[in-house]
Amino acid sequence: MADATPKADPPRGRFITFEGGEGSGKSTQIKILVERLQAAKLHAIVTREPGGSPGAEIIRHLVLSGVGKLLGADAETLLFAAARDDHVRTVIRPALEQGIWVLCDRFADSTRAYQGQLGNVLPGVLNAMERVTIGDLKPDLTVILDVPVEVGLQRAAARRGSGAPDRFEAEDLAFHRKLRDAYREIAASDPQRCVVIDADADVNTVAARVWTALRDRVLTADTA
Ligand code: Z5A
Repeated sequence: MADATPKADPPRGRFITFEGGEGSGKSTQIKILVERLQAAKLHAIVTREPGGSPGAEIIRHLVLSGVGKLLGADAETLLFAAARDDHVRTVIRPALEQGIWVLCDRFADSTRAYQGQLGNVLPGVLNAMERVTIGDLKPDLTVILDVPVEVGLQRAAARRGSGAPDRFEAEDLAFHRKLRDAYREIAASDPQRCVVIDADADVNTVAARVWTALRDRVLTADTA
């Protein structure tokens, strides 16, 4: 006889976001972390912003080409918001609902830092955009990779080789210093969610620091 007991929904997946300035090592660390989670038999995916869904990747192309800058900070914020709306609706929420862990390279804190602190877009505008695009979706953990600006820019330049810097890489040192401060402020304003990791160390040392933060703040809570 068929079992008529209703199936329980799978536990919601965990949502982990990575933030930081240029060359802070987000992509490198996400790759290491997803492999570690998969080795622990957890279903985890990697995604990124801007982008992460077909519609949002089109907007990514526009924004990084510098078109957004020409339109002004408010309009550029709307482009990031449109990309996030598609990404959250079509990729992030469905994955979390199926119990899949989502590791996301940049999320709403990037808008707070780049468009808010550096672009002077008003908090009321950012709040309204967040209500529409992310609603009650909050990362379980936000890892902020912190490196001296010169180190991050050197890493980004070495990786780029002779290619041209994108719209944000092309900003001056003062911009990148303000960005680092903006992330520290975000972390201080939400210490429950955010952890700042000293990322001025070799890749494996940083990966160990990220793992410790995840273990202490997310995995321990899951098994408590
Ligand atoms: N943006 C925004 O303004 N508003 C928003 O709402 C959102 C984004 C969502 C997206 O750029 C841009 O959009 C971003 C903010 C803005 N600004 N910029 N530029 P992106 O996605 O093209 O790039 P990114 O997010 O800034 O990441 P990145 O600069 O490519 O770097 P990363 O992912 O943090 O680093 P990585 O690729 O892992 O490492 C960089 C290089 O350093 C690479 O060669 C590594 O091998 C090396 N590396 C990494 N770790 C180490 C260590 N520990 N030691 C030595 N070398 C290392």
